[in-house]
Parts: sequence; C-alpha cells; structure tokens
Amino acid sequence: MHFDVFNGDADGICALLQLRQTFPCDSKLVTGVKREIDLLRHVSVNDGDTVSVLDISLDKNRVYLDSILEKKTQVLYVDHHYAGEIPLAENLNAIIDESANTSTCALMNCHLSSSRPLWAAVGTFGDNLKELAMKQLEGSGLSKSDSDLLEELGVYINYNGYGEELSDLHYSPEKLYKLLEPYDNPLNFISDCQIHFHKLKDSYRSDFSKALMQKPERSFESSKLFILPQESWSRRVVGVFGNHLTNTNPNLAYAVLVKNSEDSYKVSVRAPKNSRVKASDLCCKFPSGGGRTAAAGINKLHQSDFDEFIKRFEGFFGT
Ligand SMILES: [Mn+2]
Repeated sequence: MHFDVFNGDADGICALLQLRQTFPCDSKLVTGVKREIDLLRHVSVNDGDTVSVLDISLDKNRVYLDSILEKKTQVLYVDHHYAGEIPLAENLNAIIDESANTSTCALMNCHLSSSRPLWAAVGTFGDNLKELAMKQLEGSGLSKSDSDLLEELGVYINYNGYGEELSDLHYSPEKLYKLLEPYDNPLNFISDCQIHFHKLKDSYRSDFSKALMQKPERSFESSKLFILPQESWSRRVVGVFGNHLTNTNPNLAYAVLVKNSEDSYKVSVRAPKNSRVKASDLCCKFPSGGGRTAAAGINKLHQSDFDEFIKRFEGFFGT
C-alpha cells in the first residue's frame, strides 16, 4: 500500500495534487486539520509499503519516521517547516528547505519539473507567498484575472484548514482533496464547481468580516496582539486574519490568539515581512509550538504561560 500523508492546508493539499496527477496511484490518504501535524503517527507500514509526507515538520514526526525508516520503507518527504537533523537513510528522499521564501508546493513543482505549475501556485498563494506563487506561473500565459482567481482559491483552501476539530471546517481536507483531484487545471475546478468555490468564498468573507471588527488587545511599538472570541468562526479565520494583518502592515509582528476549549489558547504568530527574525524561534520556546520563519504557532498555550508569552512576544520582535 502507498500512504499519502499531507497537511490539511492549501500547501499540503496542492502539493499532493501535483504529485498524484503526475504519478497517479491508489493511496491511503492521511490528513487532518492544519494544526494536526504529527500525522505520521497514524501510519503503520508493512513490507513493501511506501510513504509520501508533505508539508508537515519532520521534527514533529521524527519518532514515527524513524520507525518507518527502520522497516526499509521508501519515504519521500517534501517540506519547508523546521526539520532539525534529517535522518541519514538510503530509503529516505528528503526534499527539505526551511528558507522563508519557499513552500512545499514550490519544492514539489521543482521535483516534478513543473508538471502542474498552476496547482503549485494555488498552494503557494495559500501560504501567503505571493511573489513565489507568481514565479510558479511564469510562462503559463495566464491573464491577471485568472491568476487572481488562483490566488483566491489558494486563500480559501488555506482558510478551510484551520479549526480545532474537523467539525469546525466546512470541508474535511480529505473531501476537499478528492473534489479538486479530477482537475488538472484549477481554473476548471472553479468554473465547474461553482457551488463549492462559492461556499468557501462566502464563508471566508463572513468569518473575515467578523475578524475585521476586532480591536487589538495589546499594541506594542513593533507588534500587535489580538484575542478572538471562543467561537468556531474565530478558529477558522485565525490564520488568514494573521496573513491579512501582516500583508496590511509588513513592518509589524502579529499574534492572534483564540481560546481553546480547555484552559489554553491557540496562537498564530506572523513575523514582520521584512525582518529576518524567525516566528518559529519564538513559538518553539513553548510546548506544542512550531512553524516556519514567516508564520508559526502554538497549539496549546496554557493560561499559566500567557503573561510569559506576551512578554517574550513583545521583546522578541521589539529589537
Ligand atoms: Mn506550507
């Protein structure tokens, strides 16, 4: 059997679309809400099985990966999150680049010699890397309005991945992948599946308009912190709201917090666009923190760490 293990956001879904449209195979899909990144724990392999892992941190899956590699299973690992030390194993093909200006979709596009550049662009737009997304489209001859549509689709698929549980999401990432999979060209999905495209668009707009009414909880010289109410729209919009804030004011760092059901917060951090400070370095200081240079998060920031987080957040981006 082949396992396709992928992040439930746009970058994960679109990286798998590129791979499977180029090399079709009947695989077992393993995915979840965007925050669920230790997905390899769901995979138990037998002799002859193979695995692809897309857009989830190697470091967060290390123990599971090590045991899969010990069984001589062939693994393709494509990612841009914090990886730590990459295991040296003949049966591991790791395409990992942690630099700020890359996405799993762009790495996959390179790996597949640009076989599905439009999907590579959609996923990269989803990760809020607009310039890099436009690079994937070079030579495709798309009009401005078509590339705008691809950007919209990327933002909506990315938005759909956020939530505490699958029940917060409009589409489970597996269902969304299966809806998109028949379309070699994402523009054909948009024109053929207006119902789905508009459902994503309308929900995004409705959630987003609520977020825009929120005032910052704390404003520092070089950063702002928002706390959204404990509702499912907040859990869905937290990441795209963070992207919007950083796009609007690239000089500031942002943290957006949403209270979890327990005594903790889910935290989304965006580094200032034009700084080299790594958002992931701040988040990794807390248990359940992770991410990448421009965008990182903490799944469960305990109430007892709240003041400490605010202090570090202010200081981290303050110099
Ligand atoms: Mn990504």
